[in-house]
Amino acid sequence: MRNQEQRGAVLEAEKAKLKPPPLYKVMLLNDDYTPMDFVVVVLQTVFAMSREKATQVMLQVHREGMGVCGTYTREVASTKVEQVVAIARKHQHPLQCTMEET
Ligand code: TYC
Repeated sequence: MRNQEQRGAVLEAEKAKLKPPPLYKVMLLNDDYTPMDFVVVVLQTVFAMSREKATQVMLQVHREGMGVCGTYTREVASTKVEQVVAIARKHQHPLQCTMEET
């Protein structure tokens, strides 16, 4: 038989298990140098967007300064930010990508 303390611990563990994880928006920032075609390919590759969707998001970033590429759990969001920055630096483009809790 469980005592009061044990029941409390079980309830707490169950509550922790049921709580959805925090989500993070991954955002792309505009700059004056990264080619538009390159940004479209990055969005298709890292965020699995169609060419049409990637073009829409790229143009939104270009016109408004920033755009959301997707919303993910922390580890997935952070991996995507790293992938974008790595591919951009490899091609010597200043493209910036960040994440923010929703
Ligand atoms: N502004 C860039 C250009 O005119 C294109 C661009 C779009 C750059 C989106 C970055 O996240 C970006 N070549």
